[in-house]
Amino acid sequence: MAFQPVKYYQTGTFTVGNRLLPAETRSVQANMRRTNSLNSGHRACQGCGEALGARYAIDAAMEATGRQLVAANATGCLEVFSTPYPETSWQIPWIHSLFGNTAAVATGIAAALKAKNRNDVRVIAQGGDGGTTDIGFGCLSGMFERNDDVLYICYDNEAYMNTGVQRSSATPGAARTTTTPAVGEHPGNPFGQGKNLPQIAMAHEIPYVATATVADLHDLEHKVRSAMALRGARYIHILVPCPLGWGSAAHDTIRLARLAHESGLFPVFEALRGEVTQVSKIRRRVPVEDYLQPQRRFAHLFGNPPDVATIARIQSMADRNIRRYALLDEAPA
Ligand SMILES: Cc1ncc(C[n+]2csc(CCOP(=O)(O)OP(=O)(O)O)c2C)c(N)n1
Ligand code: SF4
Repeated sequence: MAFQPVKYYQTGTFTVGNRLLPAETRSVQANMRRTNSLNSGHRACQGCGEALGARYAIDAAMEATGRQLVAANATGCLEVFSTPYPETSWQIPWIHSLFGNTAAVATGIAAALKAKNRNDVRVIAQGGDGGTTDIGFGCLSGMFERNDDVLYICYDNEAYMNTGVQRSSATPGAARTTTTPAVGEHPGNPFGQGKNLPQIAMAHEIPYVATATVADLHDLEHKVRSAMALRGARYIHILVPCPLGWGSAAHDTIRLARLAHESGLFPVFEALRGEVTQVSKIRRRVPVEDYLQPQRRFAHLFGNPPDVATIARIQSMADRNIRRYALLDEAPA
């Protein structure tokens, strides 16, 4: 009988995957002594990808820095649901900046620490896609250009969720938001260039840029650890599905993050000084419909008849990503 090696992929989960791994390679979340940096009691919606992503990322950063970490947080869901004054769910020194200046605030903290010779304390800035790609973009580009010693994490839920699901420059084409309603000849968000922040960060040739999703916990933790092992400006862009804004089921958050990667719509990679050094290959390629259909923000594409032209346009964007990042094994590098 032919021998067929068994591939075991599910090493990111809390349960069986972690137990099959040697103790030193288990996830930070599997460790009972993890910091729980974003503690229970916050007010995120059920199934919020942003809450999940932030806890994974900051717990991993806490472990990597021996718990010597300060975070600056832009206005947005993550700040609002975690810190309704005078309460907070954060278990780390944490400061709420303005909506648009969190990169500048983090830069100031890093400069103050440097002046005090506190090389042991590390700094993170974090915010949503609106705070990052739109209003905070100038401060962030300056932080990159000066190579300030800060890790910036963008939790990308593809719209301004905190204020009621308005479009951002990270909202995908055709998505329905409150400012891009599903009416007219071309319903939903118009197709344009948008802003590809990971690529823009890479153009600054900063030491480290990576993308990740909440579907692959080990990968996300590895990227935070890699970023904290370096100095200078670093950027991680995490796709975090939002059940409220995307019109998806709370229990589909992880599945949608995985489908975003497996369809090619959200390439997962790592780049050092502007060069892509690693990509997460697609294991089981899926058509974009598998990703779009469970989300009510794309429901107008699946009427009777379905909007095949727009779906084909989205598929061609996924195909382009697959070619561009060589996401399939057989694709040319
Ligand atoms: C200068 C300024 N303009 C507008 C606002 C209102 N505001 C607060 S949070 C927010 C949207 C946040 O969106 P995003 O950064 O994508 O984060 P999310 O809530 O989606 O996580 C807006 C418009 C503000 N606080 N300050
Ligand atoms: S609106 Fe979206 S991002 Fe905000 S708390 Fe709810 S699920 Fe999370």
